[in-house]
Amino acid sequence: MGDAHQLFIPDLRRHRAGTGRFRGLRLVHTHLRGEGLSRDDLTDLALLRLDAVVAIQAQPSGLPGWAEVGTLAAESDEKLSSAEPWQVERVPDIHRWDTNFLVFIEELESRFSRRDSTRKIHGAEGAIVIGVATRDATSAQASLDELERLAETAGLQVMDRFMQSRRKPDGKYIVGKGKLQEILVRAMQLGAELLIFDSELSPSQLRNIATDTELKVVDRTQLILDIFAQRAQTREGKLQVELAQLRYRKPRLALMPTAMSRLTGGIGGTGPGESKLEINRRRADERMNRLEKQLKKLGRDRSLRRGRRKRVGLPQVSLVGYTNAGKSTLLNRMTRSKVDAEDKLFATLDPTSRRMRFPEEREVILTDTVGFIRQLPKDLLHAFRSTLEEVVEADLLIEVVDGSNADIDTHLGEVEDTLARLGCEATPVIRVLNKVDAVDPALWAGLKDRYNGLLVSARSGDGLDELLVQVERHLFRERAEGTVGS
Ligand SMILES: Nc1nc2c(ncn2[C@@H]2O[C@H](COP(=O)(O)OP(=O)(O)OP(=O)(O)O)[C@@H](O)[C@H]2O)c(=O)[nH]1
Ligand SMILES: [Mg+2]
Repeated sequence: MGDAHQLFIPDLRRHRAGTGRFRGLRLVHTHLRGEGLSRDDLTDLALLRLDAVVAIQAQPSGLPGWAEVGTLAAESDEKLSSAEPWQVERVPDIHRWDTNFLVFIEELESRFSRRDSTRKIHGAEGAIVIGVATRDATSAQASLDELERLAETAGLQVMDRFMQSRRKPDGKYIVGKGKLQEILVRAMQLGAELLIFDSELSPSQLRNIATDTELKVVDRTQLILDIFAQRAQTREGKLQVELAQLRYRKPRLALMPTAMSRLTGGIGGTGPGESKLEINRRRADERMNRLEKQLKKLGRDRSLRRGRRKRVGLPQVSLVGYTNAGKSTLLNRMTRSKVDAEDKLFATLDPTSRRMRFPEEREVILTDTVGFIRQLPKDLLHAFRSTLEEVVEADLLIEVVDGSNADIDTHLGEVEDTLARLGCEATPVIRVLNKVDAVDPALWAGLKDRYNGLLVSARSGDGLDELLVQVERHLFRERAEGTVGS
């Protein structure tokens, strides 16, 4: 129902037309001032997934004149991102419009779904990644690259990416409304089911976007939490992830009456406690309490074990660094073991310790642990506190940096921040710049000077002898000096 100025469109969400991409509804209305389809009309077309939006001219006589018919455009391969995601046809006289609309719309729908089967890798959920650049466009792009890799790590297929520059994120949708609509049409064209945002969405932003697009919506934090859920191996790891997920989702549960199942479902694969996440807030509190208690107990066991190891007198060395820097590969090299090292983000979640032997019968315990990442969710850091205590209590840290990565400064900053948040600024650190085999030797000297670290390659073994010498010097010389006076 409407008047000359506006039109009220009721909630159409229940009006879902089967498996088709469109809703099975056409919006037909008159325009009284002789204007054609407006931007608002076309926005409704996209956001409401209408079959068509039609504006009919009302002639002064009261009789209908021309009509404009807007429908969504199935993209053609030649022009991948056409400027406008819709097409508008002007019909001079509505009475003489002879298109069979049913045939037309069925053909259009099948063109939309044909895209699906050719584009999508079977089984993988299709996703679009979205970033907002408020200041530094380069680092926003790097962060979005990383989000893409995270999505792939989670087993998703990234079908497109969008970056919007704006002074500050939109309060309602993070990106502007026009951009959101463009993204939605693209999602429909590609058959993507999931939108992944590179920043944390507030509970209300999450709700707004999910309600208006009717797509699954995930932000960086949830994506990381879901990856952790997929990869957690040990009981402690699983409990920690479940706790972090509950903490993150609790404020969002209240806002999700209808869209709940979609929003709490996570991304495809079920992680620990996935079914339990559907519970209500009160039960969430109870569950969180219980998890905290269990984790506390496991933490106590862990610290007992650590105490025992301490009494044995072996120095502890921890590998820390950004995810994918090569920590596990380095541990394998240095201790001749075979822990999982993969070209994936967050290949390692649970700490692994190995003995490392030096000449002269000296030994240390070397521990590999979870990697850091920009915007590491604070709930996750909190939940992983007890495993990260391994790091905090080490006698020496080896900070592993991927020397071949262009984004090295961000990585370093993030690692320093995280170490500070864990309260281990006082622990001595040896910095190694790893993967030098992948760096042009002409740049080695500059790299070394600029970042003040040891050049190594965990892959080829280059530089590791020097690293061992330094570790030994740090651990045993200090010890030797400490005993001089006693
Ligand atoms: N070229 C090159 N690649 C390396 C080197 N060290 C590790 N890599 C590769 O980098 C990728 C990540 O290595 P990992 O050892 O799993 O890295 P990580 O720091 O343990 O990563 P997470 O556990 O995911 O935080 C793997 O594909 C390794 O093969 C190196 O010295 N040179
Ligand atoms: Mg690892």
